[in-house]
Amino acid sequence: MWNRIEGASREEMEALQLRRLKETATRVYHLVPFYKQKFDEAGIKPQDIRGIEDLARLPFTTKQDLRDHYPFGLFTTPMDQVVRIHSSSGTTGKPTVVGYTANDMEVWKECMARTFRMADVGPGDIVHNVYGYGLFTGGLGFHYGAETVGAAVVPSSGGFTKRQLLLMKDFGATVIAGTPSFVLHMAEVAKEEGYDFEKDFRLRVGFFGAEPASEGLRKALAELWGIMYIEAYGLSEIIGPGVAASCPHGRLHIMEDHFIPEIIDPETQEVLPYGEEGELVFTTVTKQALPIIRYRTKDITRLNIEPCECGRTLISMESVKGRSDDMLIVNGVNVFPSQVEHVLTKVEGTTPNYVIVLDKKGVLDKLEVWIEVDEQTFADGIGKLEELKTKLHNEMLNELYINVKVKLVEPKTLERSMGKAKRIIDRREAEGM
Ligand code: DLL
Repeated sequence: MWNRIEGASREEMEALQLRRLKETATRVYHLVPFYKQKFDEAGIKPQDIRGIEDLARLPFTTKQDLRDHYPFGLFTTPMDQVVRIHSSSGTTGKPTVVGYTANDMEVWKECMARTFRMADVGPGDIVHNVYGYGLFTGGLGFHYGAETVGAAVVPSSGGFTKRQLLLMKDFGATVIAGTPSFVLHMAEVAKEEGYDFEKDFRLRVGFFGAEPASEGLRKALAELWGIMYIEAYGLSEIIGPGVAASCPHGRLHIMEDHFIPEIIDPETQEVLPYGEEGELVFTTVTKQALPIIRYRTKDITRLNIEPCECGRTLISMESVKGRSDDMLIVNGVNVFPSQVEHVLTKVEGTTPNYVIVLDKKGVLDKLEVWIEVDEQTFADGIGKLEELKTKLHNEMLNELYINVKVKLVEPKTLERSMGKAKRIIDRREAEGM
């Protein structure tokens, strides 16, 4: 553990959260007209917050609210106190802009230090960081965290896969940090280039996040590289990576002394009890430049408050299957891309490289999955490929309850992403117009 608070009693944690929540609510109410108006509309004042349960009475904040106040309209500090600005591009509309004071940077570093300590990363470790450096929070978030725990960080950023492998070997990297899809791609290239995973690399642990990864993909990454898989979860609006990290027992602990989580029903907006699935909502209680009240993440998960064998009492969340806006509705059935991936990783002969293509045929949706087969299966020829296609079709029907058209493609033909993978091509709306 990095901080004693990670193992605090529930009473101590809630008392701390309540004190910090009151401070944050007071801060935003007096400094940001948007929040004053929202609080007034909800009929609540900061001084009405008496217990942690009063959080549920506060108004929500959405990505749209951040966009409407682009770029710095929700900041509560003058710009001369802001020392860092990040931004996430998104596919539509204006980017979302986030800012940090010097103190916010300390909070971020602390959360990232806790993340690295999940696998005892410290002095002597060499962290090869392939998260993108730049406006994306992944690169610099992991960078500062690695320095905080005293490890040596290689700020490699994404791309240039062959050079990455060379540096990882020559520098003796013990830790890798990156998106699951890019680190999988690195393994493919390493195989192609004839590296011997055992002799050439010293990696012992990987920190993976920024996108969902199925159980099968996690196992594949852990086995290919011979590493322990640690999950990192976070979002720029809250701080970046460092919102939650998984412990050696596989529980994804939330840094709830800084970010209070809730689960709501996305339709009714009611708070749901622990254990129930719904949309994750966060309230930051220590951030200064951009505190945020009840931010709707769109991530679907559930919370678990049971004590953990690792000694942390921090509440944990289940790995996110996907975002509610990534969820596909195919002829009325809900499908997450990660469920498709889960099937792929169970069936031998395929790779976790896939794209989901949606089309409309008359009134019906048609879902096609393009899947790369592995070299061996490809070499085995047409009979084997037909057999594999039928098997995949049946497995998908079993697990997802929908008829999926399977298209097998040659190894290494689908586009690789340097950061977050693009898994969906939805052509339904375009055709309907
Ligand atoms: O992805 C921050 C990050 C960087 C997290 C590096 C972990 C590692 P954004 O670009 O703002 O921030 O995207 C946030 O990514 O709402 C989730 O939908 C998704 N996401 C992040 N971590 C995970 C994860 C960074 N472990 C959005 N599993 C979030 C599934 C994740 N989805």
